[in-house]
Amino acid sequence: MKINSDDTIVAISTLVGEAGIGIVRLSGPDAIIIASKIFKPIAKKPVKELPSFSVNLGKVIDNKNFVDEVLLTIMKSPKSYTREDVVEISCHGGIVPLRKTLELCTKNGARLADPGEFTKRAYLNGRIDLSQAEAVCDIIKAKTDLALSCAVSQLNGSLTRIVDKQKNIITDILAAIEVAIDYTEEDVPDIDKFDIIKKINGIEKELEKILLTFQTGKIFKEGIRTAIVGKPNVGKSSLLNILIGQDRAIVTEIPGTTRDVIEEMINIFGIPLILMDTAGIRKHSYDAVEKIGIERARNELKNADLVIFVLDSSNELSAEDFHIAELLSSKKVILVLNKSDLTRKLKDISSLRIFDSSVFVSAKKNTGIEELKKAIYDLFIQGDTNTSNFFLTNMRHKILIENTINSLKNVKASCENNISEEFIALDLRAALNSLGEITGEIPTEEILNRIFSNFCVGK
Ligand SMILES: Nc1nc2c(ncn2[C@@H]2O[C@H](COP(=O)(O)OP(=O)(O)OP(=O)(O)O)[C@@H](O)[C@H]2O)c(=O)[nH]1
Ligand SMILES: [Mg+2]
Repeated sequence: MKINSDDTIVAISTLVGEAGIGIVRLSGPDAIIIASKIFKPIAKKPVKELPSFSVNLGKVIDNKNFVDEVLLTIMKSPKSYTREDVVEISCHGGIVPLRKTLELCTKNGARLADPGEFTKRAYLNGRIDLSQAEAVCDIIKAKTDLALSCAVSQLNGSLTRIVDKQKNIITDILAAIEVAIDYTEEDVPDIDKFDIIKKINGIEKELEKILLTFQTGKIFKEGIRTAIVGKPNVGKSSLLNILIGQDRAIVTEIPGTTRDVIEEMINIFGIPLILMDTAGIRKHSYDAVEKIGIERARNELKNADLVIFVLDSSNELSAEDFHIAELLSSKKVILVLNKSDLTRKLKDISSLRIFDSSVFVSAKKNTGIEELKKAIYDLFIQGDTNTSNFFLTNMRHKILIENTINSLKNVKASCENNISEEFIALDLRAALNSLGEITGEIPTEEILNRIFSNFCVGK
């Protein structure tokens, strides 16, 4: 794989719309030459002579036509985001000045950057490893403070340090085994297999501990997909509206009001909750549109991490409630007993099924909502989140750690069964490779393409 790029890339690195400023970013060997062709500094100094880390006022010029007044920042290789020469042109944040400046860069030899290509170069040029590059994407996409702090800690090398520590221990074991393999039959030095097993147990314990953080880490990052379900008219849309603090979904006293799935995100105690209000589910509907809505509600149910099952506490249980309860097997379910401002008629809900928790709520009078949020939080987050300082958030990393543990289990089995050292070495190397893939030691085009295609253009 080619490491040092010989072409120069360019992209608009900020959101294109109407904003105070917008930035066109160049990176590569010709970044400064290209900038010198389109930028005239007020200071009348040649662009090539502008010092690194300087911000320079001037004009972007197209054949003597004044395009925009801008600030140009130069960051010379290797002290830049990509370790290449980087030039950032801060234009006024309108579509036209940004597009024109971008076009001028491409006319003068730059190539439009692929998604994530600046960060990919930072990785390929050794400024950050692959887990840190992935963290950059997570920082941009973070929806809550907790998601951000996980991503920032990963960018800071928290995962890299964990991986490196375990890799060093494995490398030492492998070195001892390889020495033994190199010896002739007669004078093979003794390998202490008990000691190897002990060390491997230690690594496994550490890695298992990391794996345990994944469930919470994934929730911090991606949030909890939550479907609000129940029979028609129980107050699902009212509940959505009160939770998001907006009149988003239509509420009427007519059963079967909601047809489409309405999706909104809220933040509960630092966790993103992706809420879906769905059509009231009933077994028999004669309305074609409502039928489609019910089908959609059932689909959302299947994909949800959490179901909020709403009952009308001012009415007795009906066959519809039992029908819906049957659809909820194998799901985490919180029961919401809505309309608690009215006289309670609902009895013996235990005949429905056992729920993870239940909360009395009035979506109309806004009572019980904090209790509901607390119940959701407690169901998903076990223990104090502040005492652990690392959370695994990435499925790719999780799979690679699992692969490492599997290889280590093979090593132990070989030791216990006195299998030849060559096999032990093979599994130790497999464990090292899996850990190495986390930080991208041996990158493959396929993995890189998969990772960087998730980035936005300009990062
Ligand atoms: N008294 C009382 N009425 C409520 C409460 N929540 C909702 N309602 C009323 O119940 C009726 C139905 O509310 P919706 O939120 O539309 O119910 P839904 O479950 O979304 O209904 P569908 O979309 O038809 O399935 C409306 O008249 C609401 O004003 C509550 O907590 N107390
Ligand atoms: Mg509704």
